[in-house]
Amino acid sequence: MLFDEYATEHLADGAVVLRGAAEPVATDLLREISSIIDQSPLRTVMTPMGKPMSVEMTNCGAVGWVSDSRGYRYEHLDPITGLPWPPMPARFSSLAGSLAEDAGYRGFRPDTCLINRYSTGSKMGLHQDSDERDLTQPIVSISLGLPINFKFGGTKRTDPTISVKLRHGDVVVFGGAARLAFHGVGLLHRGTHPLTKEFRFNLTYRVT
Ligand code: MD6
Ligand code: FE
Repeated sequence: MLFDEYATEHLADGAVVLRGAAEPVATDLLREISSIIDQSPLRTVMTPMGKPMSVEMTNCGAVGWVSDSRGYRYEHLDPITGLPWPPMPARFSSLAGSLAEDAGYRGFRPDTCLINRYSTGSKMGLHQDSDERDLTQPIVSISLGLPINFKFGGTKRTDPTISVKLRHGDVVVFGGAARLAFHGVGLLHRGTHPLTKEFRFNLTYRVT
């Protein structure tokens, strides 16, 4: 374990919440995020159905997740800058590796981190993270700033969901039997957080 004690909550077979596990490094993470955003700006992306997503996003790492009329996929170049995505800071990848290990997944080496920024009224509908080729690897997700309700279901869209509040510094790790679980995020309510102001950031580290 990298940091002080924190509570581990079981969400489902293969999925846990590490409560507050990223809180000690939140300021460092936010500094890195701001440098990434300077190089590859936050942008609104369109779903393949032609609707704008309510969260703004960018990426770092060898590849980045993109969405447009051609579908969801990973790309080596940022379509806005035409340049490679900013490299993943070493601190990001080692942090994700030790969080995954705390959750029982050894040897996690993410090659991408998707950075989502939620503002008042942003949400994310139920979805599966299925654009990665290597589904044996878990996903590590860090929440920073304002809280939201995270919904977590089964591998069928119609499976019942449970709801957990994710707060600043909370980490969700899911893999194994939960790797293709449907999940989503409720509306971000207006608020202000000492470190992120009116926003919530979510970092999802993956192996593509
Ligand atoms: C969010 N998270 O927390 C959205 N995906 O804003 C996700 O979509 C997510 O938390 C895969 C694994 C963990 C996650
Ligand atoms: Fe997801």
